[in-house]
Amino acid sequence: MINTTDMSRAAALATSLMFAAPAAMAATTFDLTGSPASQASSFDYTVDGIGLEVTGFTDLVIGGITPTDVTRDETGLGVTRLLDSDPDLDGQVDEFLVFTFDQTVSLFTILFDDVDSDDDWDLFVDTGSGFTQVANDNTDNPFTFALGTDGNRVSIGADGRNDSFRVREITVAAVPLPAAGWLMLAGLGGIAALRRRKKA
Ligand SMILES: [Ca+2]
Ligand SMILES: [Ca+2]
Ligand SMILES: [Ca+2]
Ligand SMILES: [Ca+2]
Repeated sequence: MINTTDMSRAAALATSLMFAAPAAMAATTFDLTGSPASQASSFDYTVDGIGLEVTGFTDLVIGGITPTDVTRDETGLGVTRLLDSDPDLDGQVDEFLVFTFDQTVSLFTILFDDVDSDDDWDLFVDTGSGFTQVANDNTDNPFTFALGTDGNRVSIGADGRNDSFRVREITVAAVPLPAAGWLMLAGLGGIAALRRRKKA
C-alpha cells in the first residue's frame, strides 16, 4: 500500500530544501595576506571548503605569457620576476595574477591594497571557455563583479607603467549544483520507499 503521507512529506521537505539552498549561499572571503613576506610559484588557500590556487604570469616581449613567482606579504599578493624591482602587481612589464578555484564560484568582490591615484586594474573571468575581459583600467576598490558572474578562474592584470598594487581579498560564493535538488528528491523518495517496505 502506498503511504501518501510519507510521499507528500518527503516532497514538501525536498522542495523546502531546494528553495532554502540559494538563500543559504553564504559569501566566502579569502584573506590573501601572509607574514613574513615570501615568494613562491603559487599560494594555496582553502576557506569554507572552497580551494583556491594563485599563480603569477608576466607578458615578456620575447617569450609571451610566462609563469613567474607570486609574492605575499601583510598587504596581499603581487608578482615578481627576473629583473623586477617591484614585488607588487605592476605594469613595468605586464603582470598577472591568476586565481584558480577548484569549483565554479559566483564572483562578488576583489579588494586591492597599496593603491595610489595612478593605479588601475584589468580583470578577466573564465566561465569555462577561456578568459573574457570584464574590466579595463578600472579603479573601483573594492571592485564588484556584475551580478551573476560565475567562473572557475579570475585573472587580474597590471598593464600601465605606473600601475603598482596588491590583491588583498577576494570574495566569492559556492554555486549550488542544479542537480542537487533532484538528487535530494530522489534520495527522500528512496527513504519513503524503504519505510513503506518495512511497514509491509
Ligand atoms: Ca612586480
Ligand atoms: Ca588595461
Ligand atoms: Ca592599466
Ligand atoms: Ca601603488
